[in-house]
Amino acid sequence: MGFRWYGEGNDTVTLDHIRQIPGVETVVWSLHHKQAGEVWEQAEIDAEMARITGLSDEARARGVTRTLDADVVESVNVHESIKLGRTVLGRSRDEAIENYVTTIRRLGRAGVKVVCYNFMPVFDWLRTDLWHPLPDGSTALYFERAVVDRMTPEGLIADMEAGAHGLTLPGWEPERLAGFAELNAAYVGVTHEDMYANYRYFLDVVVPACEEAGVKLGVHPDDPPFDVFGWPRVVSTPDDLQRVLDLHPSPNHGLTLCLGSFSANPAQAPLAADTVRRFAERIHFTHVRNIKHLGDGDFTEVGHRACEGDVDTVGIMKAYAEAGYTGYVRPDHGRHLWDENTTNKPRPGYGLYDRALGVQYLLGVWDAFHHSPPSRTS
Ligand code: DNO
Ligand code: MN
Repeated sequence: MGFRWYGEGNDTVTLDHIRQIPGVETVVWSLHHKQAGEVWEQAEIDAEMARITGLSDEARARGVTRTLDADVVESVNVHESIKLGRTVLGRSRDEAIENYVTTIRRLGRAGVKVVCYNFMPVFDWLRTDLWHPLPDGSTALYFERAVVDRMTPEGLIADMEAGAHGLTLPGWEPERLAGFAELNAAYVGVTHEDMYANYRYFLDVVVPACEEAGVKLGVHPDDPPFDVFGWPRVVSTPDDLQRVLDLHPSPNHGLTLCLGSFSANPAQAPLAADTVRRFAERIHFTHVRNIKHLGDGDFTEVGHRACEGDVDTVGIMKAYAEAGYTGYVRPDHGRHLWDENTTNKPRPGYGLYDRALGVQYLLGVWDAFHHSPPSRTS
């Protein structure tokens, strides 16, 4: 069981908080100051992993013995030149791929087991409201399809610059907005087929390096799982997942199956548990969370319990238990609860409380299906 952490001074959650959540063993981390395409330095990797896995003298003095591992990195982001198959933002794809390989080798040397990434054009996950009020006084990430459909990429950026809706996109800090016009132009005419060809080119170099380094790659599905702004998304449907896996068959090339993202298409939500069963052997890491569809393509994120929304989180955990799943799991986004918004405002979706509740729910379901009673001898 893992818990995502954005690093010291970059997250309202601390490693102590994480150690207080029963059942969490793995910190899911990244070097968040690194831009896509940049090499990660070995010393920075080692220092961050030491911080996560070590115990401070102060914690030791308090008698803390429980340690966390740093087995999973989310994410090492893929530079746009790789997705586009051409030089963009001043970097060639071959240089970006070479840097990716160097980073993977260094992570492997440091003991990292799984690297999560995504292959979405330009943006990572997309929501139209990051602090949507729910009737109980909590807030949650929210998606209104019509807002996205009528919004142009340029309009979106203008809104962000103006600070409208408090809308910020993950991975789109103000300094990166400058490159947006170039990217938007570069995607004109790029087809899904082009993206698959570029994806294969990337995997053909990176997967053999992962095999050597002992690192498993897990692609995170598109969130939401359909094209936005006319840019081609290629990791959306079950058939897409199959096609992506078939681009370069290897046990080191698999999925970070995010069932919340996958289920953001209402037609796919009922397929979640079946999709776990179908791809179980190639799932190295999974995000399990719930969303509720509101009609017209709108959805809100909700608590992790199955009956709160449209994602069968129980069926999903049962499918993992029955498949003998040995990969990593984490709750994904959570709502913002118990005055988090006003006291210690977290990163959107990454507060402490609802994710900690999610951990307990997922482990509860897992234990119910996976538990083997002590054998009796009479
Ligand atoms: C959404 C999140 C994503 C994920 C990245 C992985 O469901 O889990 O932001 O971290 O797409 O690269
Ligand atoms: Mn996810």
